[in-house]
Amino acid sequence: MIEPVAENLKELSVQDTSAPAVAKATPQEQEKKETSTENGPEDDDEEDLADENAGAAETGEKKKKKKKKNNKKKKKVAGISKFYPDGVYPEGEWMLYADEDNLKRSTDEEKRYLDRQNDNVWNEFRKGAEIHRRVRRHAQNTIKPGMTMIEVAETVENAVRTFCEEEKSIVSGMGFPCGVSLNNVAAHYTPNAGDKTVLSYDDVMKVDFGVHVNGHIIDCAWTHTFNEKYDPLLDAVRAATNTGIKAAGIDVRLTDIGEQIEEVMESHEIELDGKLYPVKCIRNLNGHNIKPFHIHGGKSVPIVKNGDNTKMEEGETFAIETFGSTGRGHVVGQGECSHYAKNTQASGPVRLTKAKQLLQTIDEHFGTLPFCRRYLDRVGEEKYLLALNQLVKSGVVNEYLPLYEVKGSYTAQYEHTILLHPTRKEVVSRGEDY
Ligand SMILES: [Co+2]
Repeated sequence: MIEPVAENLKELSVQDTSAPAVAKATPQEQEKKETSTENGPEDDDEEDLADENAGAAETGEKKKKKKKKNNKKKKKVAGISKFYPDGVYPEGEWMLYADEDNLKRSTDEEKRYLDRQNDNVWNEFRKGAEIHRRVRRHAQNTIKPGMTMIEVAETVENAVRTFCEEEKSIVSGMGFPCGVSLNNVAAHYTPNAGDKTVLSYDDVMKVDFGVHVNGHIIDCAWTHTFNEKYDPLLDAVRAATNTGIKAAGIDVRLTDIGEQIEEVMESHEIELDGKLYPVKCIRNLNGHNIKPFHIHGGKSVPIVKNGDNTKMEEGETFAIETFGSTGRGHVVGQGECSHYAKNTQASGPVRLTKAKQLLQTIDEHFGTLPFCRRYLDRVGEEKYLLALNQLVKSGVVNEYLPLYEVKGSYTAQYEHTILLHPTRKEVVSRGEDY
């Protein structure tokens, strides 16, 4: 998810940082949830356990069944804990802080001690990041032109849920809806039920999805294309995001990060069908800090120099994301809405019974995490649009419209989540792909 700069776009509420209390799944609960799905992620490391258990005493009928299953080449899919039985998840990419003062931090014993106090939190971020990496590898191998956008989004979502091994989405699962915004739509598009849009070879798709573990959200995105002609645009945005990651650090001013991002992004250009376009930063989109169960924690990381002297602080978590465009460098919210989240600041009167009941469902399944209409469908809500609009009207729920650049333009995005440890920074969502 991204942080649109307020204009006529509503911003996520951020004052209430109290995380809803959630029950942790016991290891036994997690273990038993190993599932086999057709849409889930395939992993070559994973053996079909049924084969190993094959014994001589089996009946002929059982064997026949097994053979049939094997012929379908359906692989057993496991949750992430199966790959990390000790519960310790891999660290991300470590980077030293840039300036000299910060360099000293890496050897400071007190800072190291301080950092260890948060080991459980860091481990939950790392678990989410490992799930993100595996899901996106699966998605990158699976997504093809001709799929419907619903199939594309579900490829990601089903894989996240399988890896998370958790039935209660509030405990662990999607951190926010899987965005699959196309071409001049920069963000906040995911299909609603009945959407017939089909992915095509010439599309530029931003795949932006979150994984959360006990409210610790990994926010990470890439741009998916099939036609290589867009590579210069993707290269520009990838470089800009990496510049932002390098620049980030304790006591660093947000405007300075934006300035460095802007300089790198706008040094690029792209030729498309015989016409040359400068790559522009989408000025009214920002990175942001992340708090437990709150995707937007109140600070915005600009992608242009904007004069905001607010500093990053020790222990904070940030989503560093940048958007490049062949258009005007500006987006507006419009069209049919799919993304929503509870507004934790306002709680207007909710009169309709149906709206009250819908709010209960939202509290139970998402809390303050963003959700989309399809997620309401899958937990059994029906004919809720009037009630949902009522909640939006009364200010209890915010809607996040798709963010459009000008018609005919192309937009790209790359995003990582970084942890500002007292000692060093960790690009926790870094993978071999980006
Ligand atoms: Co984000």
